[in-house]
Amino acid sequence: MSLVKAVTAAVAMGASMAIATPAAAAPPHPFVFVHDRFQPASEAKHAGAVTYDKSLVPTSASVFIAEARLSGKGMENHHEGGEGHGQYKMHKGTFVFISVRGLAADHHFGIHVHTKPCGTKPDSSGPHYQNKQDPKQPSTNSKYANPHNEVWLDVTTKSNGKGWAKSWVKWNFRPDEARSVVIHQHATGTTSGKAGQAGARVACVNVPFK
Ligand SMILES: [Cu+2]
Repeated sequence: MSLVKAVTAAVAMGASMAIATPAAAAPPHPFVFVHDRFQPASEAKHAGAVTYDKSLVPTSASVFIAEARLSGKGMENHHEGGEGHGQYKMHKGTFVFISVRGLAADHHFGIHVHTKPCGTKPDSSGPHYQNKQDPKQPSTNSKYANPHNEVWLDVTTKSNGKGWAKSWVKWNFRPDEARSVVIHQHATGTTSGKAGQAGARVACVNVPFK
């Protein structure tokens, strides 16, 4: 799928959702968009996005992230006189899209949603957001650290430094517990003991996920 098609699909998804979901039943602000340029980590207090490794993520690079949240609710009690109201099964889930430009070329970056905001230190962003939380942290058990229980957005950049990825999971974030997207040094591991691991944190983007 091309980038244009992915964005078109995301926008169409939003448009159809706006039509199909009565305003009264819609969750507040089901969409989140973030568009930022990476700033030095020392600027973390005021920056939307920061870099910890300028060779992989230069300050000339930029990032776009979009979230669409489908709550699974929407139609019940809105069909006056209709039979079987409340019987509609709406989609429930969360769609996250990332697009980057100006990153190191031909490089595979591991990218995930993390629990805390970006800070001056790479570790400020906390662990990965997990739908079912692994009692053992840091979580490297593939039963928990996998792209269905976490949001993974690994990107392999083209020779021009551009890339994009998307993720669809069947759950919604708990309020205020998903706060950033972290870009790591290498591809995300999938084998137990290394699951979810992707090396050093090279950049971070603040995203107020819903
Ligand atoms: Cu991560």
